[in-house]
Amino acid sequence: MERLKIAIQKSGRLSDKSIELFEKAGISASNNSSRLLFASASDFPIDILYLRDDDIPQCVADGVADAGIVGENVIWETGQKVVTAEKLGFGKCRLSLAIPRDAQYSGLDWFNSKKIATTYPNILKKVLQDNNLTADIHVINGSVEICPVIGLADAIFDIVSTGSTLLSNGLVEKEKMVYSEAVLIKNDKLNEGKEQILEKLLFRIHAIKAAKSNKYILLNAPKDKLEDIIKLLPGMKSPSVLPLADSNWVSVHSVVEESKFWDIIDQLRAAGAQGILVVPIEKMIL
Ligand code: PRT
Ligand code: ZN
Repeated sequence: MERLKIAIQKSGRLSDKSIELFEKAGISASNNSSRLLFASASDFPIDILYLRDDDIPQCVADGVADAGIVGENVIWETGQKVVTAEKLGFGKCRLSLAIPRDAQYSGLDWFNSKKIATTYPNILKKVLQDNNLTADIHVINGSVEICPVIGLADAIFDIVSTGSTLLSNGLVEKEKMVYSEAVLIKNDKLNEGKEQILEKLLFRIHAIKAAKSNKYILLNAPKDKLEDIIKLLPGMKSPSVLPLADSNWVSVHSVVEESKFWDIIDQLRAAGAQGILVVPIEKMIL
């Protein structure tokens, strides 16, 4: 029986979220022993390889692993040829140009002829090219943010999420250049059997993502307002309407998108809905 080998980060920012994703998909992926580099899921034809994130794109490109979960920034930096099967919505960050707080900033041109420290020289090279800039790239592995203070560089190009690392090192984020998130990648020549396993996994991931961005909503509606209230609820097909003990009222159940949620709630209340309950959805099959 064919099995799909998926590489995930062994320990780091993407590890817990990757394992959590598999677990929500009904696949036990947790690595009980921290020394273990390989685990087999008993409930799904998947084997998991735990690697440093930097090694994942190459492993997938070479076919050592069939698929992997890694930040887009790592794929871009390594330049490996892999196929992105799905954006996963976690590990979100941006790669930005930052400069010392007291520097006089004049716009992107400021970076011309400057020395920029980074762990991502290939992405930076492309960013500079795309913006017709010439700067001196100084490659450093780790603690890029201290370079300007110690005189190693004029500026940095690094990953930012909350911005607190920059702040505590006296730096200001001036230009947000690239946005990245964790993605599921695959080898571009998977055989039929492996593609089918991946399809099954993707089906489950889609159900998890849909559930996350939607809420289940239950409310009581006076019968004479039912039509107006139903118009506000898109639902998957059409909302369920159930009778209540009081024959002037009905209970309405539906699904609303998280992003439209507060708007809809206000409109529902204005339309006469009462006793509105909103509950998370565990999985959603469209
Ligand atoms: O050991 P291994 O090589 O596997 O891990 P790693 O240390 O190279 O990577 P890791 O675990 O730090 O990050 C894995 C991936 O998470 C990255 O490749 C990004 O895709 C993503 N990610 C999301 C981040 C961040 N957010 C992030 N904030 N990666 C790093 N950071 C660092 C950043 O380098 C900077 O030092 O956090 C600091 C900035 O954070 P803020 O919140 O202070 O702005
Ligand atoms: Zn790494």
